[in-house]
Amino acid sequence: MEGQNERTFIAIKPDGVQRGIIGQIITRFEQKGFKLVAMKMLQPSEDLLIQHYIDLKGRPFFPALVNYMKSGPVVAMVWEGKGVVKTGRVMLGETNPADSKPGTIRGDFCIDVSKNIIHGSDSIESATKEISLWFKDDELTTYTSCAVSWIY
Ligand code: DAT
Ligand code: MG
Repeated sequence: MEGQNERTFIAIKPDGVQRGIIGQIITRFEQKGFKLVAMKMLQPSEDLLIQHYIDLKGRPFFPALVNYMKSGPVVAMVWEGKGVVKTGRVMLGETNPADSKPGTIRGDFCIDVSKNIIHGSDSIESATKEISLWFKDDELTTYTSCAVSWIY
């Protein structure tokens, strides 16, 4: 989906939950003007994580990545808005927090690539795949934000 209905999958990883920064992360997406259309807290299974990170299966850090991601609850979300996939990635910062500028989520809240607190889809195609992997259709809401005419 593109235009104002474009959607991305964002997840606050177990370290983001444990460190008590769920609210601050959600605030950044809200204050930008993006619309939250789905959210749930869950401790993901190994199967789900292997599917989610299937493109990285051959990488040396893959087993550690899966263990970290299943080590506690995560907050899975779908955010909607014009350019949300690309802008969401800009808001996250680089994969390695050391390369992430201040003002980005990873630049402001974390240090190490293996504990980088948040996931965001890297393309519209991945977003579609990830949203259907993490959410059932009836978990995705459809509503008009009262702010929409002041944002667009
Ligand atoms: P991103 O999460 O920015 O999309 P990615 O898809 O390349 O990055 O990798 C997924 C996650 O895997 C990343 O958030 C953290 C971990 N990871 C990536 N490269 C790593 C590395 N060199 N060492 C340890 N963990 C790494
Ligand atoms: Mg990625």
